[in-house]
Amino acid sequence: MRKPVTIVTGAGGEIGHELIARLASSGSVLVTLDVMPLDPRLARRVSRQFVGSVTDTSLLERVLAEFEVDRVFHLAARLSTRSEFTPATAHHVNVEGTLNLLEFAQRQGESHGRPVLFVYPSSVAAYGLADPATKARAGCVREDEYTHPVTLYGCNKLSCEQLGRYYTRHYKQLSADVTRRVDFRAVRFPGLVSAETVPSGGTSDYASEMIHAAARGESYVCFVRPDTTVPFMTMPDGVEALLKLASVPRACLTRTEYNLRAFSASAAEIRAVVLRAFPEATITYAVDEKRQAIVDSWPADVDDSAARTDWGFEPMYDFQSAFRDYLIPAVRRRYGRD
Ligand code: AKB
Repeated sequence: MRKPVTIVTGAGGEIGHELIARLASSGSVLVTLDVMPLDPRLARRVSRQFVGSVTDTSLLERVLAEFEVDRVFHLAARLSTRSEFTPATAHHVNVEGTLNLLEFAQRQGESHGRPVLFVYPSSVAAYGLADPATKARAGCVREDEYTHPVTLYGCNKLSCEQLGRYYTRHYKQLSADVTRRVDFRAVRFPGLVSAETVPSGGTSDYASEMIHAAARGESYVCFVRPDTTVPFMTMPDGVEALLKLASVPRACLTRTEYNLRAFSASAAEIRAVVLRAFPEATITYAVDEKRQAIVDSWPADVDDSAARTDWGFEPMYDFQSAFRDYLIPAVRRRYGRD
């Protein structure tokens, strides 16, 4: 019998780096798919890496033929800023790629007769608040409110959430002999901040860029206003949440997509905490109005009570401890500043 494996798409990206380390150390057999070859340190931890795109259905056929996949962590995506430059390509990767993976999961499940767990990182970008007054009034938003994204990436995330729910609950509803084999679960991530990797192509990137630049001794020009406020969480908390959501019985879940957050902070608050740790750093502002408008359309905070109640989501780090206990010491080590 073939050994059940977990496939991770977009494995070389920010979330992939930490997720693979966690999955490998818990003994999971891993197969990865990424458009770029994996960093050798990451490659050592996986059984097999496929280099290619989630849009390549013949590559997915090869994986299907060779492996018995039990779990899919579908991380591959183009982020919000990058997607605005090439919307049609972004849609192709973000939505058609996800549809390919859902179909792949259904066919895997049909072939081995068990549901395939499909874990999907959606985003705070799924929200769209019309203007600053609406953002101020909205406060902490729940999953079903204000879902009118202003970015292509946000539209893509929302449609993939719906596709996942369709495959889980209604796939081929008019066919008599179809067993649904996809168990789709999504989190809406806030801005994620990692001490190990620097994001690229996102709009919440300023938080990570600020701290990494300061630790490298480089000056940084922040592209949003000081008062810009959105929710964030650390990468270790984000990865822990994915693993926790993947591990709970389906019966515990009352929905297919869950808000997550650990703290809500303004760019000025983040700048202040970074400057306390690296007093010689220079962090200035030059607002990019277009990117600013994107972050302004995201809520200042989200209501994560469904995740807390249904599957015990509980981030380890709040704003103070995220910087004091994780980000500052880890970036110091990373850039030899300790
Ligand atoms: C982005 O900025 O595009 C991402 C996200 C919030 O999903 N970090």
